[in-house]
Amino acid sequence: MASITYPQSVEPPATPGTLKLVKREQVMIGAHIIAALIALLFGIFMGPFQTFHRSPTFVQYFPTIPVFTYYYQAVTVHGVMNALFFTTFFIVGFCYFVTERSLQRPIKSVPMGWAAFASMALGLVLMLFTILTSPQQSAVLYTFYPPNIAPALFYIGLVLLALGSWLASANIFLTYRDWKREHPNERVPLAVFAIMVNFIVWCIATIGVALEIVFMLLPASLGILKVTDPQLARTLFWFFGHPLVYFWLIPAYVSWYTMLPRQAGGKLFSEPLARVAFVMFLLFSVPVGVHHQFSDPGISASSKGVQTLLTLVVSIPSFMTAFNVGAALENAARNRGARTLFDWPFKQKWNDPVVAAQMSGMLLFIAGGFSGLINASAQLNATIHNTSWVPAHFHQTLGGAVMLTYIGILYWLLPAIRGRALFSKRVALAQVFTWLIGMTLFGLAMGEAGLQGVPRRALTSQAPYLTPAGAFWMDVTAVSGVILLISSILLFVNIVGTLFFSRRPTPEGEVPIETVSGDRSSPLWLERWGIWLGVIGVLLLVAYGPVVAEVLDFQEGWNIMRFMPTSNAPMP
Ligand code: HAS
Ligand code: CU
Repeated sequence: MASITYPQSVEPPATPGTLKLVKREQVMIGAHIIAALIALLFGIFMGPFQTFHRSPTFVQYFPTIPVFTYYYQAVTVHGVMNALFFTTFFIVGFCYFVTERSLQRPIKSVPMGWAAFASMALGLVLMLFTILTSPQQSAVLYTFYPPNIAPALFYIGLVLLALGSWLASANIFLTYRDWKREHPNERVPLAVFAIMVNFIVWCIATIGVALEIVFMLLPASLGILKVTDPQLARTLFWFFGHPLVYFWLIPAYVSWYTMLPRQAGGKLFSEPLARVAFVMFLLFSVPVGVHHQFSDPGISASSKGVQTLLTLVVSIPSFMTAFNVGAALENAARNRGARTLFDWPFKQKWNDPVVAAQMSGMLLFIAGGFSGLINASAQLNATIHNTSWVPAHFHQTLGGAVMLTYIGILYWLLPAIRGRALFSKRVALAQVFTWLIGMTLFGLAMGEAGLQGVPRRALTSQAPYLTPAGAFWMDVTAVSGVILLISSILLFVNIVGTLFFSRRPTPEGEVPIETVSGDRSSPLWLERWGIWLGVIGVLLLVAYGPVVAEVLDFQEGWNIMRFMPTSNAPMP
């Protein structure tokens, strides 16, 4: 490997293989993880309170939270803090760390890294301030559909988050470019390959929501525009909203593919297969956002058909992952003495919170992934859209697979940042299993309720139209809420304990990050990103060309003209 000279001003990462972080890493990665945890603190505890408030029987037994009495305010805090801010801070911090350690060089520009952080942090502060101080107006949920319009600061908070994440993306791209110049004939380690995919997807996807915010929502909020176009806004939002879910998932896959096999005591089945899976995510994550709009009237059946097909294609890399990572886990179990066909799931390190968290996430993902396939069929979607089935789906994917994997990562990364051992392994294990049980029950109950027609995003405890079966399943979600509340408390006990009370030093372990690619067989042109951008362009034309043509009305004048005060689509 070529020797690397670090700029004088930047401390290089510590020797690969050790968990010790150099001061700069400790401060920078630490700042991102702490900011993520602050967002999570606000977001996570709103969840159980929503289950209590949606349950007809239990609502009377649970207190309202002093500041968060307005139901939609609590749902907004829950979605915005957990799904947008916690995830983005965590992903950026984690991906910086993996990129630095994997490529054995600091990120391209530390000042740019801090500028990105400052932008996102200011976004977080503005967002929290706005939601807390204007509960009614800012309760537009994490999808912020017009004609609901929030105070301008809400959108400015989002813009700052996006700006920061773009700077972070640029930093990662430039770090990769420098590495590639020094290693033109080498395959980049798999983790960084996946991280590149993730940030490319992110940069393309955020264009949609940026257009929506800058040209539609923010001007409407400032009173510059008097009317709006919900259909166009939804289309721009979901252009972003679907790839967003893979932006959350891919860092979890980085851990499953490149860290978990070693943590579990096995070996990945096939690295080339993993690279192909990530290329598929790159190509098919973006052109499928319309599967969130199967019930929207302004989009033709044929466009919906194309999007169903493409959505089914984007599930294939997850099936490939199940096979590849599943085989790695089987290999780990065989190394630990598993002999029969079905004993390998039991011969895993279920007593290691880092491993147990990720495997529990996988178990939830089996249910979450399959419910996604049901959503993806335009016909079946009609039975579940806007019912509680949808939150069931995304609490098993995002709240299950992704969240548990991030928690698994946190259980080694936080001690590494702090330089102290995890406060309590037993508390961590209890946390993981209560989360697994709680989310399984939540998914079951919300899913069943959805099939009974119980709506999502509604204060169902007050709804006279609830059927007895629907009411029963809403009560069951409150039970799952109690379990998840316990799990959330345990999580923060360990976080606070590790940060402030743990006295033992971080155990001398290895960082689970590979510094070279073990792959000699996948073609180098998989890293020719220009090719993939071209293919994405073509796919977007096929998938979104007709949709955009439909959304922009060429006969009556572009729908965008409805911004004019003469429009017949006024805002309330
Ligand atoms: Fe989704 C709605 C379709 C995956 C998140 N999704 C949502 C929303 C969110 C979300 C947040 O087509 C709601 C948005 C809103 O507020 O309105 N989704 C899919 C499909 C997939 C999928 C086809 N979703 C995800 C992931 C998410 C996520 C991942 C977050 C991280 N989703 C939809 C559709 C809608 C939707 C429609 C709109 C619904 C509507 O009407 O509003 C697929 O990518 C899923 C593929 C996954 C699999 C599972 C593979 C299993 C694995 C585990 C392996 C296990 C092993 C066992 C090896 C096929 C990899 C290990 C053994 C041990 C012993 C541990
Ligand atoms: Cu989607």
